[in-house]
Amino acid sequence: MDFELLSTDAGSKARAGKITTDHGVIETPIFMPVGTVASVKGIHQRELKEDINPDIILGNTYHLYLRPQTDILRKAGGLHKFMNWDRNILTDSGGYQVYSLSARRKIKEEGVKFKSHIDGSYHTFTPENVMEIQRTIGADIIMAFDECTPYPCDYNYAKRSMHMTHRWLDRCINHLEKTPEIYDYKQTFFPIVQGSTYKDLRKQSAEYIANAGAEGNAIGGLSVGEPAEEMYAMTEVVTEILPEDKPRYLMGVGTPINILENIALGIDMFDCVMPTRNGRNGMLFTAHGTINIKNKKWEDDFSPIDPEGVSFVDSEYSKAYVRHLFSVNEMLGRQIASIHNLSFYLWLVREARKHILAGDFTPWKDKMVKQMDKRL
Ligand code: PRF
Repeated sequence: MDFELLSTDAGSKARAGKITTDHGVIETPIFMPVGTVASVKGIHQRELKEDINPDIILGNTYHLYLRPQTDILRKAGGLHKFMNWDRNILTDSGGYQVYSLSARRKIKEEGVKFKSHIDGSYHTFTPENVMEIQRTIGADIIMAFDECTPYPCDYNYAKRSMHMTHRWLDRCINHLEKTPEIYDYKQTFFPIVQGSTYKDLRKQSAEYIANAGAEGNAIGGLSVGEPAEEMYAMTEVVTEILPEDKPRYLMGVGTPINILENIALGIDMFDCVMPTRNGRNGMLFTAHGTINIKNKKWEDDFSPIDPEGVSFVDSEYSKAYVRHLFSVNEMLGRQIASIHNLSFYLWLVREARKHILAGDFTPWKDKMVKQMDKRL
């Protein structure tokens, strides 16, 4: 993998860059649509490739390991071939999904024993087998196995957990050194900073992760319920330490405002289920605030869903029509909302990139944050 830093904003730490892998170029900052179970929910490949057009999407080790399972992915020749996606893929390690299971898992030094949300069967993830599984899935960027601590988290727990995540990182790296790629392209490994909401722990973790010398680095354990200001404070501590010449990925973030604020703090990559999940619930993100399309006030509003939107759905369908689709529970409504939201998120990070390159990111960001902080 190659990362080229093209420009750094004058008034903030925002950066524009270019990642190149064997599956092509990723222009940063980037938002990665989430395709948990080998599908970006409800979106056809043609809409994804031609309309939303992301350079990279995300898959989840936990879900793909349970279904369709690794032997099927191996037989398919990897996830790219299985889902017919020839651009970049990143897989998350399962550290977060296992954490979300809360009552159904047991964390130990060796790894995490968990109960499948599908059939209740028991499984164990260790740093070693998670690397093995990610080799078989075959994403271009694969993630370390970590523990994502909850919020709030007591200091001693956060500290012990962070050290365990660091020991797991060493085990991931050891294992990867012994097991080469199984397909004919390279995979890149990203370690993950933890440390909850404690500045000293975040600093220590960022130093440990930077020392691992990986080609890119990630920040986990944020956007788990803490106030946005605390998230930004942690991002700031960590981006001060992570190397400038490598991409930085903030995992599971977030709202359009969170994304712009974290770009300003030096983050290059984001993913979040919000555009698709909230879209399926009728929430539409726009440059002028969020719309709850199920609201009665749209009942006879025949204007386009987003007159400034860049996606074909924005001018093709009216608010009243999409509201109707939601009220009769038509899947088309959820699809339209998902396409709109993903197109909006991708538009937002592309605009951010343009403004970083043009040198006026900060005033643009401040204006957008104010504008988007509204319920329409
Ligand atoms: N770890 C991993 N994946 C994640 C997170 C994490 O901490 C988060 C936290 N917001 C999202 N996805 N492995």
